[in-house]
This record gives sequence, structure tokens and C-alpha cells, in this order.
Amino acid sequence: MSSLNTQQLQQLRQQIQQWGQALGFADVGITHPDLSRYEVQHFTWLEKGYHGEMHYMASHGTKRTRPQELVPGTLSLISVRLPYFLPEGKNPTIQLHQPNHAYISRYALGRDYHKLMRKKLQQLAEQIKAFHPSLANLQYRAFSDSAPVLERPIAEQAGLGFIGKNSLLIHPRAGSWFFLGELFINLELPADAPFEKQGCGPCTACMVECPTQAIVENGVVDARRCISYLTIEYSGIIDEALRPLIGNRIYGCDDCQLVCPWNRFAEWSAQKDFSPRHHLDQANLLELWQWDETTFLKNFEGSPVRRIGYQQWLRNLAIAIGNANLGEKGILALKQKYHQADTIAQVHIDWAIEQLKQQLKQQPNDIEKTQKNPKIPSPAPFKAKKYYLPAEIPCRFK
Ligand code: B12
Ligand code: SF4
Ligand code: SF4
Repeated sequence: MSSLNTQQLQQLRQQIQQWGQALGFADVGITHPDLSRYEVQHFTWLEKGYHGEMHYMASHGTKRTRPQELVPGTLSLISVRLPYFLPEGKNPTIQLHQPNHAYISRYALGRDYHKLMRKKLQQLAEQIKAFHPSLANLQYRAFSDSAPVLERPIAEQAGLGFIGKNSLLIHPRAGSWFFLGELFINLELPADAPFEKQGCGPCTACMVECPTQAIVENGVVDARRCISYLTIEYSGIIDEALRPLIGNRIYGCDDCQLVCPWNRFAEWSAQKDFSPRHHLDQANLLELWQWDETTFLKNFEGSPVRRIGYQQWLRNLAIAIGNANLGEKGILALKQKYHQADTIAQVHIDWAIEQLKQQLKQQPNDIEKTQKNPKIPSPAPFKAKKYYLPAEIPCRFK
């Protein structure tokens, strides 16, 4: 579509990297729209039903694996990544291991990333358009988890990292705590070399330590077992066998990133927008349980958590309270909310009350002692042998 010569295209390529970095992206890669080497794996995943009730994953046919069917005329895919892990707030592993506290995925503590990513991508596209008069009519579409797009395969093919056994995109010098986004454009740019080799080697930490054993094969997650799916995407009644394994994770799950050794090299985010709001990095369960619907909607304005709605929020909290050491206090709190809960949330409240009652039977009137005496088993959530947090700035967590 343009009259740029090879040298100008190379120059533009370099500019895109620089503009991307100035916009806050940690990396920018370019690839062609042929994703055929990922197609079979994608449809096998769907055939096995691993997408559960995420019907949108199956409803676009080959549009997801063939970018030119989604956006006709696409000639290049520009893939970007934006880190979200901030060197502030509470240490995530400490929060995860306090059963009476709530664990919210690191990506969801602050502002929703979807709009922010797309805005930055649009700014990048406008800069590309302004590079040369022949690009004035450049067509582009910006995506970040907003359309049927194979974001991790595109990123791997654009050289941004490799797909790990946990199925996340990992860069050996940057870990995996970042979002992905793309620009589809109708201009053929020089492509980057893909990441050809998976960097996991013999490590299987994520597969072994996943609380629900959701990573069923190298690079393959059965979403139906994944806590991220269960707490965010799935609005129904959660299988009783899975509830104790969810621990205190009330929105998403980070375990397969926390145990990944590549995350020793993770980059910190520079986006203040992702800073934890309302002390969500250190909130305790009963404090959040007290929120009414108006508070929930107000506090989660502009946050990804709002999307699950108040009833699912109550459902998730009820499970976590059932897994905590809250005794009579927990039972009372659960009962007080019962009539504000819908029938699905009530099923989980009933279960949680039963859990706490069982716990009291084992150690009547002795919750304090349970917490202090390590010999008395407590329903502590999953504890991995080892966690990896970014090493460069060791002591900035509280
Ligand atoms: C559906 C979805 C989910 C589902 C399903 C997850 C899954 N693994 O598929 C659920 C709800 C469980 C989920 C959870 C999370 N998600 Co999500 N999710 C998506 C979404 C919308 C689609 C992913 C998809 O297409 N899945 C279907 C599978 C088949 O595709 P795939 O994993 O990309 O598979 C490719 C490779 O794995 C490869 N492959 C298949 N088999 C094999 C075998 C081998 C050996 C190898 C090497 C490769 C390989 O081929 C496949 C291509 O067809 C993307 C956004 C997007 N549009 O891409 C975000 C996205 C993948 N999620 C993201 C995040 C951050 C998360 C969570 C960390 C959130 C959280 N903290 O709770 C967890 C992580 C869980 C995990 N281990 O995957 C980020 C990942 C960023 C990164 N660094 O990789 C994305 C890209 C969103 C974004 N824009 O940033 N997610
Ligand atoms: S997000 Fe949690 S539940 Fe899902 S695969 Fe990773 S460790 Fe397992
Ligand atoms: S934990 Fe180990 S196996 Fe899992 S993605 Fe990281 S390096 Fe790969």
C-alpha cells in the first residue's frame, strides 16, 4: 500500500521500537499474519472442551488463527508488551499465605489495562501514519484481550518471548508479568525473528505447584480447572472438590507465575495506573465481605474486577472465607449477608458455613491457638516450595 523503499521500511521499523518504548511498552516485535503453525493446537484445545463456558473462544471459527479473516488486508502484526508488576504494595506471597486475607491477581489491583493498552497502541499507529505522506491512509486495528486474536502465539512469532509450560509468554530477561497487545496494519514491515525454543528446560514447577492441577500438558491449560477461570470467567456453582483448592484467591490466580524462575528477572512496571487501589494488595476477607453492592461498584470503577459483578464477588469471597480460620466470626458474617446473595452465591455461603463449623468441631473455641501453634494443622492455602519475585530491587515490598 505504500511507496516506501527497503531502507525507509527499516528506518520505520527502528522508529516503531523507539516510539513504543516512549509510550511505555517494554518491547515491540513485528511478524507476518501467518499463524498456521498454531492452528492445530488451538482447535485441539477447543475440541477437548478446555474452554469450558467461554463460548466466545469457540464462536469465531478460524478468525482467531487467521488474522486476515478478522481484519481483511492485514499485512503485518505489531506485538507489544506492557509490564504491570509494581515495586510497591504488599509482598504477594505473604498475602497469599495469610488465609484470612484476600488474594487478588497482581494484574487486577489497579486500573483496567484494556483501554490503556488500546489507547497507547492507537498513539503508536498515528505515529506510524505520520512517518511518511504515503502512509496517511494506513489502516489499522488495535487489540488487547478485546477480540478473537491469538495474542501469545503472535508475540512468540514476533520475538517477544517463548510460550512456557504454564502457557504464558515469558521473556528470559523479563519474566511474564506483562500484558500483550497488537496492532494489525495493512503495511508489510520487515518481520522479527521468532522465539523458536521453549526456555523451560526440565523445570515443571508451574505444573507441579498449580493448586488445581490445571496445566494438563506442556503449554496447555484446562481452563475448567484453572482458578483464574473459576473466579473470573465462570459464574455458576463451583465444583465442591475444587473449592478448598482455591484457598484465598478471590479474583484470578498468579501461582504459575510466582513459582516460575524466569520471574526472578521480571521487569517492574512504570505505570502508576496499575498501583493497588483501596489497599487491595493487603485487604482482609471480612473487610471486603462488608462491602455492599454500591461500595463494590464505586470502588471498582475502572477496574477489571467490576466485570464479575457483585454476586460473583460474594461467591468468591464466600469460598475464601470457608477456607479461612475465621470461626464464629466468619459464620456470623456469612449469615448476615445471606439475604443479599443470589441463589448461586448462597450455595457457596452454605458450604462455607459448613466448613467453618467443621473447623470449630475439630478445635472448639480455639481459633487463636490454631493460628499460633504450627503443630495444629490449619487449612492453609497452597504453599509452593519456592517463589520468585523480581530480584533487582529486593526490599521494596512491605
Ligand atoms: C482465554 C484466556 C484465558 C483463560 C484460558 C487460559 C489459557 N491458557 O488458554 C483463563 C481464564 C484460564 C486465563 C487465565 C489467565 N490469563 Co488469560 N487470556 C485468555 C485469552 C482471552 C485467550 C487465550 C487463548 O487463546 N487460549 C486458548 C489457548 C489454546 O491458546 P494459547 O494459550 O494462546 O495457546 C497457544 C499456545 O499455548 C500454543 N500451544 C498449544 N499447545 C502447546 C504445546 C506446547 C508444547 C507449546 C510450547 C505451545 C502450545 O498454541 C496455542 C495456539 O493455538 C488471552 C487474550 C488473547 N486474546 O489471546 C488472555 C491472556 C492469555 N491472559 C493473560 C493473563 C495475564 C492471564 C492470567 C495470568 C490472569 C490471572 N492472573 O488470573 C491467567 C493465567 C493462566 C494461565 N496459566 O494461562 C495474558 C497473558 C500475558 C502473558 N504474559 O502471557 C493474555 C495474553 C491477556 C493479555 N492481553 O495480556 N486466560
Ligand atoms: S492461574 Fe493458577 S490455577 Fe490457573 S494454571 Fe496458573 S497456577 Fe493453575
Ligand atoms: S515454572 Fe518452569 S516449567 Fe513453568 S513456565 Fe516457568 S520455567 Fe517453564
